[in-house]
Amino acid sequence: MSQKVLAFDKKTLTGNITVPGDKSISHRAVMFGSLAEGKTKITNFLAGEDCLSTIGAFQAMGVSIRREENTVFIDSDGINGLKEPVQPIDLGNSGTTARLLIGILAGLPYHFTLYGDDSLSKRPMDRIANPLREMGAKIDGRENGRLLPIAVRGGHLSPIDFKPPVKSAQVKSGVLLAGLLTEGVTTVEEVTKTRDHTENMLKAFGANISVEGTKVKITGNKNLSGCDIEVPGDISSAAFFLVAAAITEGSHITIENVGLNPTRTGIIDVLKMMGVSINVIEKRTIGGEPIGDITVKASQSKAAIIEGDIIPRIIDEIPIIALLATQAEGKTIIKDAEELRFKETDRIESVVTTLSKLGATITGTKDGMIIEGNTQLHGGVTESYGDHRIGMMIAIASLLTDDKIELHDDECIAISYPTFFEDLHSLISN
Ligand code: SPQ
Repeated sequence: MSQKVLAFDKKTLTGNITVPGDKSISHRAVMFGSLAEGKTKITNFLAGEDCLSTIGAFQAMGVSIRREENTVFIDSDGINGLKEPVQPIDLGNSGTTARLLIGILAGLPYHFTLYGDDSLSKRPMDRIANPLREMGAKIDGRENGRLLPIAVRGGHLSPIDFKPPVKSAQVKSGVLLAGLLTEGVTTVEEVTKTRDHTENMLKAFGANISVEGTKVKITGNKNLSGCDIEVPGDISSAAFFLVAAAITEGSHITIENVGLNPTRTGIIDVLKMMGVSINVIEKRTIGGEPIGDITVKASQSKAAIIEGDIIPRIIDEIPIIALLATQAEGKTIIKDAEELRFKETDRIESVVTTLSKLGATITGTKDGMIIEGNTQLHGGVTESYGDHRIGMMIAIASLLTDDKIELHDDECIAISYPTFFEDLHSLISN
């Protein structure tokens, strides 16, 4: 396990950067390109470990996928060309690969075994397995079919009308993908809209899918056709530098070509709500996804109550928002975020433990946290617990401390942001 000593002489961020491609969109582009007949070219693909797990899964099913740095070329015979893999498929750390893939495999007439690393092996799969079982899929795994390793015997499915009990884009997407391989109309109706990249991109690949408010309808057994996908910059990666610039004196940065899908821009709303000086210029739409440039200046932020429908729009940004809250004026309360307990770590526990170690006054609640502001953080020994977003939060926290922070297990940052430290260094060296 590697470790890093975080001690920066200069702590002001200036200049312009782009961040790597969006993780959610990169996964989906590989999956749908593999299901589609013909050629698909993906540019600005995120070559992070999670998305490489998705490539590996489809290569194991015989799809021709070639990567040249951040461009991926797929040449597929479509759904009927997929083959039964000889070996179990390794999903690494990736929850998105697991939940979406199980949905696809449920509709294929083969047997599959899926496994992942220690973190993924603890994350619940019943949330996707249960609706698929209702459609007729045979899925079994550890703890009564709830945990990886999981075996799927796919085949003929029947459509369902599904109302997910959890707010999860992965569950919605997994059921829609099973619906794509099922004759008839499958619907998924959410209480609160979660990220909709599956709906947008399936449309681009030619699926028969329609969206009305929070209800999505897919008519199955329609062949997909390969297409070109340009992946926007990942707003969840950008979020670390948006907060870094907001909390460090004299900073002023612009992050270019960031995805601005409204189901993902909650971080911009939260920064505005907390009084951060932020400006967004929307530039163009690529593959049904808006992108633009975001400028942030160092600001004295103020506390907020963050709850309700915004939570799915900031779910992956809550660790870095918690760090911002330690610097805001007043007490920030985050509620309705119990889903944090089912991520790469229990992110309520890992955020509270880590920020407490660094001197924050923060308390975990059953569905969120309460954070006192205006706190001087100090150095110490920390660990990511194998969670990339906790690792990056710690690296940004070190911009606020006079003494060094030791970060153990920093390599997991490559799961979603392999060039994180290069980009951080480029912003502080200007
Ligand atoms: O893929 P994974 O490991 O689940 O990744 C995370 C992350 O922090 O990168 C969550 F841990 O993002 C999820 C996100 O939280 C990616 C995702 C997607 O691409 O559909 C949806 C969200 O998860 P969920 O459970 O709300 O569907």
